[in-house]
Amino acid sequence: MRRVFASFGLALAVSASAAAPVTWEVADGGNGHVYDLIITATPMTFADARADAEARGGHLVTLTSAAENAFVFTALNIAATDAAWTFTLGTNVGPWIGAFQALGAGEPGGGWQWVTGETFDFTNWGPGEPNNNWPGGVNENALHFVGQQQFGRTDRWNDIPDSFPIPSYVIEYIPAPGTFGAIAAAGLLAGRRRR
Ligand SMILES: [Ca+2]
Ligand SMILES: [Ca+2]
Repeated sequence: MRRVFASFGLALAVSASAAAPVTWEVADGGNGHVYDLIITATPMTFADARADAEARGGHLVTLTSAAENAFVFTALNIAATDAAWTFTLGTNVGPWIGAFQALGAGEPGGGWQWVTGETFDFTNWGPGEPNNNWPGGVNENALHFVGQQQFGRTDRWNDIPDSFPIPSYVIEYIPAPGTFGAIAAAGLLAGRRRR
């Protein structure tokens, strides 16, 4: 347990929760997992965000159903959280999501996979995405929430280069029996410590 909290503290040096973590309650048709929107002091690549989430004891969020996608986007108030978004090439670029495309997979839709190895069957691509269409032929191989300028900030997905710096990501914790209280307490404590 000590190691968990030590790495949690380390992660906090570069990233912070935007608000309180939320639980997708089983009683509400959810999976009992805990989600949080993490704002990073310095925008992170996909690999850095993935490592930061793991250092916190979770993983980059995996959105394997329309219900989970909608719950996470709404409950974490992602659209209204200005610090979670950046803007480039006429596009609102929102938090990292935990999926990537295997090197050499067929473009633009082939080889997408969740960081957890869960089946990648539900998708929520934005209009015309995925398109692997970054200027200069740079490969778009990682997933994030997106909104074209005319659509605002949406819960749709886009493929973007994994090296693109994004100032936020969504983390998902799977509470082991008996540990939920510890995770929630750590999250609350971290939130207080920031203020
Ligand atoms: Ca999930
Ligand atoms: Ca794209």
